[in-house]
Amino acid sequence: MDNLSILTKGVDTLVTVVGAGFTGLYALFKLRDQMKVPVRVFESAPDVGGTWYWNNYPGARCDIESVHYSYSFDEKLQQEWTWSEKFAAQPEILRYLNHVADRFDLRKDITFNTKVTSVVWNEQEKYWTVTTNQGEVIKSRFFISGVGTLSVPKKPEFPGVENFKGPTLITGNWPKQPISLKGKRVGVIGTGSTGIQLITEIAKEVGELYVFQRTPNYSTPLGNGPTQAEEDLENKAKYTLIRHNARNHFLGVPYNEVQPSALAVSEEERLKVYEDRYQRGGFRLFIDSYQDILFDPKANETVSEFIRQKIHARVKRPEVAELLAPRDYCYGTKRPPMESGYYEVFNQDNVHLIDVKQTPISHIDENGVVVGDQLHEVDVLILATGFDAMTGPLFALGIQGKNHEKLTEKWKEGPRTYLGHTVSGFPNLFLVTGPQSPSVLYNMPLAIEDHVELATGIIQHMIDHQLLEVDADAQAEEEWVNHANELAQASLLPNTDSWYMGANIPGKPRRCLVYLGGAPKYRAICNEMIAKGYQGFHFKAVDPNSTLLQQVS
Ligand code: NA7
Repeated sequence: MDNLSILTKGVDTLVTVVGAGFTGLYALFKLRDQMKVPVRVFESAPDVGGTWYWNNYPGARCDIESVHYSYSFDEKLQQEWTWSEKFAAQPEILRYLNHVADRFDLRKDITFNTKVTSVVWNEQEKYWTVTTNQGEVIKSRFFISGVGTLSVPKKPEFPGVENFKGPTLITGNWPKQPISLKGKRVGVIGTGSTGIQLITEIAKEVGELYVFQRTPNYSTPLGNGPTQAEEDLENKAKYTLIRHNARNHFLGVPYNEVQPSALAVSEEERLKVYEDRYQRGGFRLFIDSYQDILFDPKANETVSEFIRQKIHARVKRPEVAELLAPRDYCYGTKRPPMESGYYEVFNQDNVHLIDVKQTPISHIDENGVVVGDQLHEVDVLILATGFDAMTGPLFALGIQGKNHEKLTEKWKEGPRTYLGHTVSGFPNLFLVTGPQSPSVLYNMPLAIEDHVELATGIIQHMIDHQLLEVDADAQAEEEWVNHANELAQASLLPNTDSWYMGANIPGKPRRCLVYLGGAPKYRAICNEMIAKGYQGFHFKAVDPNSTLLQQVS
């Protein structure tokens, strides 16, 4: 009997993957077509796309250049696909993912409209029992989570929201049927990346727009535009180099102009750099200006003030500009949103900015949003209030590891992982872009490719060596948690309430959810771990006396 048959003996499939977004599609291709192993993929939506399926609100768009925010695993794929804009909008990204699904004939092996409801480890037989809401129960040797990081919308926390008589729309679960906002009175709660994109788009057609802002954001220009044919050809000619440079950059983009310290140069020089990055757009100001802006409050203040002044220059009414300009936290400690004309929206007479920090939203009634004792009447209410990031989607899977320990229980004080990819006591389980990995601070498709390859590399190693179980060492996990937390503590992130810190969800432990060492350092650590024979992992071989081996020998 061959090695694969040993690992698949007594189970329905070797690997179960949940999600058919960037992760699920690549994992399926890798496992089915390259490794030739049995795999099942479950997806709750009726089609592929994951995050890009659900977030089809007006204005949804990627804010990393699409030439970078795309798969790199297949040279032909990256050569044949041409993005129409520098930063693709959601419909085009969804078309791209559909193209990938068709091109590699992936759809036929994905079970759609099916939610995984529990994932329970069988210690005796060393497999996961995966149960779905369609009543399917399968035994799977391995489980790969591709549920995404921002896929469980935050629950509405406004009393009376159910009494509102008009439609209440949630950006992270936007209706699939077209919905017209033309001429209507629309209320938007939330001014993060999503709210900023949405507000800018719908301000073009709504009658009156009421923006309920709790915390202003440091939003800077996206710098979008149509793809230039010449640049596209140039990029495609050197795609290998572009990917190499992207992989060796903290954020996964091939920028290379970052300088060490904002405080080591004259004000004139600093402002020149900020202006240049601001005009060129995207994440350049954040990640390609000065290295110390995320670590040194004084350095950070120079860029924070630069952005505040930009806001004041663009918004005509000074009191509105002042409300839109953040003062009480550092730039970059909340995820910096990108904008394309957001601030100018507030120069429109039909757009009203309502500060709900001083006076919070007290409740929602059938006619609209009540702030203090003032009712703002609206026809449509839009909640752009964010996500239960990173841990929320994993908790929704109902994962139980060794000794029936629930993941929710193990992580009740915050996530504990080894490399942001595995969890001690939860064998044969791989979290793609899990908490304490670079994930959302890295270019997602590349982060996903790295993690799928890490997981499938371990699985291949186990097939080759007839190993049935892999579990992260508790001490290795402890060290990783400490390392990730130390890096976070050395940054300015912990001082700000953000979803990076879990601070956007009432009651969620305040822990940094991302690895702040950067993708290159992270990859070097993973490579060293592999070179040292999967250091930090315990493997269990097939027991020579087990019935399993007797059955297969
Ligand atoms: P975010 O960035 O978490 O933004 C959510 C927004 O909703 C933010 O402005 C919040 O204000 C606001 N919010 C949330 N709850 C409330 C209540 N109760 N009252 C008033 N305002 C509230 O989510 P996004 O969807 O915009 O972006 C998530 C990520 O998706 C983004 O970072 C990109 O990576 C893609 P707060 O700041 O908490 O005061």
